[in-house]
Amino acid sequence: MNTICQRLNLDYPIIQGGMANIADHRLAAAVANAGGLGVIGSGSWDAETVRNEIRLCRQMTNKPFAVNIVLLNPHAKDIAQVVVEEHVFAVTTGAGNPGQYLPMWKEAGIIVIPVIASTAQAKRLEKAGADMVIAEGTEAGGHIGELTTMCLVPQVVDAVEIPVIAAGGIADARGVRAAFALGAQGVQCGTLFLTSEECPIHSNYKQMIIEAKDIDTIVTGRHAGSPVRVLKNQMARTYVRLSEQGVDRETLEKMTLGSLRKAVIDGDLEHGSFMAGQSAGLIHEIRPVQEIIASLFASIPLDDPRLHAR
Ligand code: TUI
Repeated sequence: MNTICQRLNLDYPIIQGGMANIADHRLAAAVANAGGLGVIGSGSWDAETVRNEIRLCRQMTNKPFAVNIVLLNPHAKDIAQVVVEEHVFAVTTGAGNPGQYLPMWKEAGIIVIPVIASTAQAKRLEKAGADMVIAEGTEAGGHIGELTTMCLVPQVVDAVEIPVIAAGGIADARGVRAAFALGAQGVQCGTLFLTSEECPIHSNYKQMIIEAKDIDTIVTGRHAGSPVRVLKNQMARTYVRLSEQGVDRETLEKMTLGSLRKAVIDGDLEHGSFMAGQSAGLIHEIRPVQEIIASLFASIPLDDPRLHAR
């Protein structure tokens, strides 16, 4: 059986992206019930909100699920404690180094899966006790690194012994096969799940992704050292201008999270920040999570050891 499926008790080697302020217990439970690793994306929430989401998720599924922690969140330290108290099965992390929390999570028996954007980060976290890493290319939505999935994944596979999961740009079976050919043991998809029936975002957000073409995403915040990929709109252009004028990183991050709410809740096409990856151009319909996952793996012989080059 595929290593990821074995270690994470899954039917399919797929992890749902921990999409900030989007992936609540409803999406996480739907992915878990469909045989993937569902993830509660704690984004900019506080610790008690996360605790409540974990409990709500347990009411919707008996399957294991994870919590994603954005390390830029000022509440990250408290959330790191809550996942221990609530005996969460696994944690994924993003936008920073989770090294300081690893001893505490390992002690609690939590499976730790950091998202990394370079081989140096992967090696450091393997040494610190991470169980696997998600190597995320710059094709992804939201906060991103520099390297492409095509270049990052095989280099991370060569740099570490722990299983590697590929992310960034994967939204159909071709992407899954490519990830396996690069040596990954599984995939993480975010943008694809944004267009699931169960994803609790405004219908305008889903529609924007369905209509997006290959060139319809843009990276904001590069100047401020906090690159974030979003769908092109008025807000994105304003952000890029402010960033070029040298507005500080903290202000820009606050602005992004505030406008993310405008996208997610209000569906505000002009002022919202619609985080999405380059794979938006590959997605053409809204489908139930179960159908999305089954179609990704329908043509792939998961039990064939030759599938994963290493
Ligand atoms: O984390 C993500 N994607 C995100 S987090 C997020 S919430 C947010 N909103 C506005 C501004 C900032 C965050 C939206 N999307 N993906 C995982 C990811 N992590 N991609 C790249 C990284 C990364 C980058 C640098 C991980 C580690 C790192 O440095 C670690 C170190 O060694 O310091």
